Amino acid sequence: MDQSNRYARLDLKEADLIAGGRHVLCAYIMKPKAGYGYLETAAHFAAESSTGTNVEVSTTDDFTRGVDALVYEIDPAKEIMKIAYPVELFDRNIIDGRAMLCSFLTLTIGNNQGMGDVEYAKMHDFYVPPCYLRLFDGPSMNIADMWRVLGRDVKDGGMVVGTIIKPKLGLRPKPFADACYEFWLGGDFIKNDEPQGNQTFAPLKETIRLVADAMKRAQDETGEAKLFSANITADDHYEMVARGEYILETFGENADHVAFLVDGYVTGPAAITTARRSFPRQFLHYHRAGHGAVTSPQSMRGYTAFVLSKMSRLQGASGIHTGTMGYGKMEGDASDKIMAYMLTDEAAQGPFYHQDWLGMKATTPIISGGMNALRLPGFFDNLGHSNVIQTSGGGAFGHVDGGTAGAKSLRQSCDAWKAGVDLVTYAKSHRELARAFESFPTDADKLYPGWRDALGVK
Ligand code: RUB
Ligand code: MG
Repeated sequence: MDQSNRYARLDLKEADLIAGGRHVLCAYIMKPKAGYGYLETAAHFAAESSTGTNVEVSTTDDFTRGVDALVYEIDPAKEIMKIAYPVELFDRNIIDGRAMLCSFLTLTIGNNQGMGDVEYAKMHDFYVPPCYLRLFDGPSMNIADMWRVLGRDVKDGGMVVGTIIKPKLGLRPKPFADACYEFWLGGDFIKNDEPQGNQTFAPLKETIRLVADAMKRAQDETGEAKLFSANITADDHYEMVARGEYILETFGENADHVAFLVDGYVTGPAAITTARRSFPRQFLHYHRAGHGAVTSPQSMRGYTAFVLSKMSRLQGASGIHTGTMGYGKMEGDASDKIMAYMLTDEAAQGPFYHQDWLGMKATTPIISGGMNALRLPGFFDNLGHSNVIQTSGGGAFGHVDGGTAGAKSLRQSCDAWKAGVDLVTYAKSHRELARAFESFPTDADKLYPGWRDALGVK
């Protein structure tokens, strides 16, 4: 059934829809299955994503038609389809009238992902009008709060030097805490790797007690504040809260040095909101393991990493991984920097829409995945600043002189970049950085040809 007379209004102008302020706009790359017309499929997609189904139903009334999602733009050659969703369509909490991200997903990227007439459809951008934006929690904490704990400038405090405790799994509590202590002697921030939790060989309660003690000792030794991001991810809301409460109690006087890591793609928006609302005074660290299943450019369905990032700011993530934009080991490229700008800026341009955040706090980009001291300068050149949390797992514990030297090499690399000094030149007077060249020779050869002669290494 062709529903385009009801669910498509190609006369509507995007600027008018934005000025009207009553619609969430979504841009998709959509291709119909062979034999289906573009507009007809787009209209069916809008119907399924709002008030309709594949047939007319007798229960529809005039009010219903007033909240139809409408296809307002198509470009079949470029496979672009844009849909306007009336704000009224989205579910609201009974407890406080606020918005919920799961409803945004259920409508805009829900049943429409499995339709028989759609070859594929992937969301590339969305726009949120002010009346809906203000109903989201947004972040309560971000990097500025970490800078405050670290005693740095709260506007331009610079890179938070971080790591992920490696190996990913398989450390008992004591070696785990020892690795934390070692890194903290040179760095600022440690996160649990995302699978680390309460394995039988490393019970959470015992591990956290030892990590809290390691933090105290590292702080005493260095005279600097240290930060830890503890994984509280779980299927069960009560389990997440139990972990969070235990961790805060155990860190005691250092509880404000603790972030909570939640693997938000595998657990979904409910887990992020559990952490955001249960622990509004903690930095909420959104890890996104698994997101590549839908966000990868290889995947023609789902949504992009840009969309995932933008949703995380609405939900209230304090920080989210944004990949390494082609400078690390994960998929990504230089143009991914728009993801970071959409997270941090007061207003930013996405691939299709300009979003004003109306004063909603920024979400901090977390740069991670195959990074090391040698790769940082190129990354910062591309991004244009270094006000990010950077975690290098292999890049710290893979340093030939160990985790403390690894941490120092990362800080030195960032300092060199900030000072505008070439990394090889800086390494001549900074031993840990020089030894990073020897630690990661493949990167060194590729990025800094001639480094061996300059640093006197055979
Ligand atoms: C990185 C790591 C993170 C990835 C996830 O370890 O464990 O889980 O960064 O990727 P290492 P992303 O530094 O040893 O590579 O940040 O792209 O979501
Ligand atoms: Mg990891």
